[in-house]
Amino acid sequence: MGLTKEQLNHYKQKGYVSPVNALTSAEAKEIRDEIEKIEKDWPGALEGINRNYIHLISPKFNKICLNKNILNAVESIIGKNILICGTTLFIKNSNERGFVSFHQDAKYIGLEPYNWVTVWVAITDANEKNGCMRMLPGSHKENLKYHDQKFDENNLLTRGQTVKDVPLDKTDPIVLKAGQISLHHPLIVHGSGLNHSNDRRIGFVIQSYIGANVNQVIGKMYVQKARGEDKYNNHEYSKVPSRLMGKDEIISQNKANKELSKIFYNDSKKVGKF
Ligand SMILES: O=C(O)CCC(=O)C(=O)O
Repeated sequence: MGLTKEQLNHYKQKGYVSPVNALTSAEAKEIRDEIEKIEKDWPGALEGINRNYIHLISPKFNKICLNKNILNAVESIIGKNILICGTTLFIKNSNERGFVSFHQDAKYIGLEPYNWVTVWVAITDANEKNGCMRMLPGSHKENLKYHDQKFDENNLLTRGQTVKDVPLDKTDPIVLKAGQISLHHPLIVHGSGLNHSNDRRIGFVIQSYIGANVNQVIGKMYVQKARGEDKYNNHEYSKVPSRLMGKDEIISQNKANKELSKIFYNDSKKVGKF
């Protein structure tokens, strides 16, 4: 089953839908364990640009991208021909000052038309205390906005891209239990604050699921088929990982991230740490 009529209506009116049940808490814990194993056995392997395309280095992450509850919800929004074109880990440790400035995903990513949706999978609970995302409802009905490039070192976005003067009291907190997801529109203004809790806040973000008709107008992206058909062949396909951090898996992640970096920093004078 996909989104209910009410959920779909909420997405259309507000630009996001949340919470949607997807993984069990045990599955979310398994992913947290996978993250913490990589951090321990391969220090630095999930940092900087390497926080991206992590579904290419781990069969477990790859499996999450194909989860049928997630794909059913995605299909309700973008139709049945679905490609995975990227993943990112957004981790906020309790002893750090990480935040995400208010921004629109469509600003620098080059995916057009906007037949795509971002899925944020809660690997830990996400709430107001630990810095869950906040959405400015209805902002997806507006155009792309001007973004300041702040390159703040605690900002978890590539360029510290910031939409100014977003009224915090008009934003909706996206509170999720581990295993639940939210889905948001390419144009919605969203961001997140500091983690004031004693535990990490971890989001595994599929950025994004795209309809097979979507083009990459800035550079090149590596995709995988999630569901349906790809009659367009707009993108090159990446290898599905068969083992955690294997040699071929790392090569394929590096290749994809090199191209992604060109997209993120296209026309930018400065390059950030992600
Ligand atoms: O994890 C966060 O706090 C923000 C993530 C985000 O901006 C996104 O998924 O588009």
